[in-house]
Amino acid sequence: MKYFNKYKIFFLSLFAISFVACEDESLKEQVTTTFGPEFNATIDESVGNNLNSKEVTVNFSRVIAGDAAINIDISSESIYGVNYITYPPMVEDGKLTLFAERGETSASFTVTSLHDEKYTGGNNLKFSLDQFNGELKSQAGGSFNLYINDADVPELLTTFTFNEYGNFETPDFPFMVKTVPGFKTDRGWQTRAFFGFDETTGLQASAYGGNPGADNSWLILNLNDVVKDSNSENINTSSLEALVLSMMIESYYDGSGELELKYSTDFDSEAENPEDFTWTTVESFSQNLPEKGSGSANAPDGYWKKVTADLSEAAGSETLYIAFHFYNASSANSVSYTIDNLEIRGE
Ligand SMILES: [Ca+2]
Repeated sequence: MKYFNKYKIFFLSLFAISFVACEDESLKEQVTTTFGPEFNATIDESVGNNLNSKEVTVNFSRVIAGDAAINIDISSESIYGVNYITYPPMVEDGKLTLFAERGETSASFTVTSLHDEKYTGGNNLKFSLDQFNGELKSQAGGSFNLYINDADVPELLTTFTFNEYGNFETPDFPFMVKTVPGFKTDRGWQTRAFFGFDETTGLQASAYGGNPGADNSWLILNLNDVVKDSNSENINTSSLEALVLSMMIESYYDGSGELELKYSTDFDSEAENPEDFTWTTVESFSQNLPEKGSGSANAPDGYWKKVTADLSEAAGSETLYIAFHFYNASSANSVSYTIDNLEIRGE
């Protein structure tokens, strides 16, 4: 609220100054239209009577002299009326029209999440300023992203905390670590005492130091080797309809190197080189990683980001391996990524 008031005062005074200086001519100049002060937000999916909404504001660079309409494009795979609704309501598919009255400095609309009663990995909605009438002719900061958290997260099957390990150990069964032949073998994926979440042991990827060379290191998990907490039986990936991985990730050091989450249905755990098999990259995982080096901001325990990846498209396969692939980092220049509290969720 404080922000808007300041804005209002600022723009009102700007308006007053330009009015005095140029009289009516200034009103014909373009009005810059932007989202803000926020450009990204997350809300939970509404469940029962608990409705979750977000008000999104569009700001004008000065008071508008006449009534205006603003068209906003909504780009999403989500379905209006199933995943969300808006106020004012959408009248044309993928388009929202806001009306602003003369004398206003902003307009807003509300997005309300709906409960679709299934796990879809959440909904991303992107709102873009499209076209205007009246004096609103230009734009900047043209989009607003809203993420709707899914309420129907699959059941927790097990959690890997890595707390049974000490410093510089290679995690063993059901994990395996494979180095692509020709790359350095003394770094890659190793457990690190106190570097994990809440100063416990975590699992870190880094190529830094040791023998000269580059990392191409694969941390691989056979999901059918994972035992469920509920009944001590192995996961049967062929009977799964939904599969979600959720984990805490910290990047303490900035540097070169990429971390990707991949899955394979044809990998052979006896093979030396995982690159001889077919792997599908889970793009949403890479997009949600914490910024490189962001972990040092809140030392000693750092900034930990919860990262969730939906692998439901791979559920139902008889054989299913997942891999955290770390590459393009060297002994001289390496990012670090630490993973902890890895949750396997499915049903
Ligand atoms: Ca831990």
